Amino acid sequence: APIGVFDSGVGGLSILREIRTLLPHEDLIYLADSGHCPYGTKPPEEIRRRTLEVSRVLAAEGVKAIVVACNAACTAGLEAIRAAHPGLPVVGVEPALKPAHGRSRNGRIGVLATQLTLRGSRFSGLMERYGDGVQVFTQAAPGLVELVESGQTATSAAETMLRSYLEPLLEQGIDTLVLGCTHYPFLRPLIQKLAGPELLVLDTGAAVARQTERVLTERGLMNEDKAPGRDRFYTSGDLRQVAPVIRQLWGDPQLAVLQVPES
Ligand code: DGN
Repeated sequence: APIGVFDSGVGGLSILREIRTLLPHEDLIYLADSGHCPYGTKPPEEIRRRTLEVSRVLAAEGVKAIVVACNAACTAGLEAIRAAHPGLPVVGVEPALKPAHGRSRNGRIGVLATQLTLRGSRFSGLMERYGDGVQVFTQAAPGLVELVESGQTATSAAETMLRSYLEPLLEQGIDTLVLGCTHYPFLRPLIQKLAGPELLVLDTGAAVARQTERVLTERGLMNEDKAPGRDRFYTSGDLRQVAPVIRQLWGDPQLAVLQVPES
């Protein structure tokens, strides 16, 4: 059975990439809920409903685990998904505050995320655990998700917007930047160009892939077959708009992208 991975749109591909690398023999299904993107500016109740709906679609596809590759979705609905699928392991994501706490040299950490993630109790819980002895500067970044959704990871519009969000953080003297939204790793080259190579930029993709492996191993769900795993891509958005962006970010011009099945 495949592992199901979803996000409000294409951002979770940054997580999928790490899972594909770590677990080459697993079949993967990716669902980009682009028809309802962005999540980060919607009321939590609406996101919760949406994430339950998407999880139902993945469960109907017969997945053996669900990875919620979206910080906003985890903030709003991770527990609801777990409650709705008691037999299914559900792996979430969180901003990489823990590694940032361990790795920052000057104790000044910036966090870039969507409004919803920064306001949620998941993030305040992380701050309680890993905010001691460091200073954490948060910056909500509306608009960055839409840039990535439209494939703009290196345009001058992207550069201008990103600069406006990075400058206040850099002025605080941060040496570590946490990318608290799964869309942002696609902007990493631009971030390093604007901030310089010394800035330590952290995301959670690799940690989420390891957690997925751990959960599958514990439950005896790892695929024993050593054939290369297959990838399947769905979107709830307009195929003509979304498919080219998925192909661009995944780096495969031939990739097949399907409309999300009705549940
Ligand atoms: N990739 C989502 C996240 O990690 O929060 C983006 C949320 C959104 O859709 N704004």
